[in-house]
Amino acid sequence: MAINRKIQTLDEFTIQQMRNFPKATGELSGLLRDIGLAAKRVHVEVNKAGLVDILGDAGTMNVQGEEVKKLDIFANNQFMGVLRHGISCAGIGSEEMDDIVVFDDDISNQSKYVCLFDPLDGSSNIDVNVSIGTIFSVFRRVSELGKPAKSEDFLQQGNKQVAAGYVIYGSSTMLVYATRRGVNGFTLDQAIGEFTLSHPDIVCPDSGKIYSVNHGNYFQYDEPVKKYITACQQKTKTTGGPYTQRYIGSMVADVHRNLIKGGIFMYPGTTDKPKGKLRLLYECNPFAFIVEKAGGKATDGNQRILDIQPTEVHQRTPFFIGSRLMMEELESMA
Ligand code: P6P
Repeated sequence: MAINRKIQTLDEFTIQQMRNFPKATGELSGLLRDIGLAAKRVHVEVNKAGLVDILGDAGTMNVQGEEVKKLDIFANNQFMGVLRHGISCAGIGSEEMDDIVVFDDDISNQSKYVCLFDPLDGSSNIDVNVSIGTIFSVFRRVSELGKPAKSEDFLQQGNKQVAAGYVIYGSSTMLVYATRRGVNGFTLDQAIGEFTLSHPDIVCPDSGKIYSVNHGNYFQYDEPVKKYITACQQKTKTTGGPYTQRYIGSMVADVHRNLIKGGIFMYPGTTDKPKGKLRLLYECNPFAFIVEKAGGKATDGNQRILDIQPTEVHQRTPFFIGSRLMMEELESMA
């Protein structure tokens, strides 16, 4: 009997990917399915945040010194829970946790992978109903299997990622992930409670007409960035424009839009914060991996994001990401 491939679920897709590579152990497929399960649980809570007393601050501060919203904690616990009790992950790092958490049990110590998460990025937008997201990064361990994972498993260059993805909790809930074989998007079909393949083989348009940056920091940016912003504002029909400025202050939503439509997203360093605001390991690396696999580019203003050698889990980096030709025009301003 022919299998209905018209609404291929995330589970069916990951299993099909595994069948295409007979040597695959299925661990990565299992890991992605675990992440999909946790994402569905977070989706339910995010979509009723306005209805139950899950809004507001949890009364605690995270390592960033930011007020932690209750949904942040819930999301972190969901991803931690499915991975700790799965068979595919030896430990995780998270924006919501000071240090990495090594699961250190016999099964987890045999797992080939570690993960890094921003469990709920843009959480300051929760209370005003703006789209928010989860971001994740997957590395193959470099430490000895059978023993607990170590910090060096997490502090690898982004070009060593085996998978990366995000979930966007917006008008619909989508899970997008990339492996070396490409980028695919899955939309949650609530009728069956499954992520279903809706955006196969995502490609980032070589150019676009959207630029995304916080203009409130304009006078703190360095000259090449200001020069590029001015160039964006001066585009006309004859020079590839006019451009439009779109910035909703939720990275997952801003970068997802620009990935699909074409565009550039910038979170530059400023005089107050030379390293910018965004975190390398669980915000910039995963998106850089995804957008490069889709044909775009991602830098810190000087080098590929994916070539940066991390030194600590929560380090920040200036971040520029998007359509190849727009990134190259930005680079030409240096
Ligand atoms: P700003 C959300 O808090 C976040 O981490 C990203 O999702 C978003 O792109 C950025 O901060 C917005 O920062 O300083 O422009 O408000």
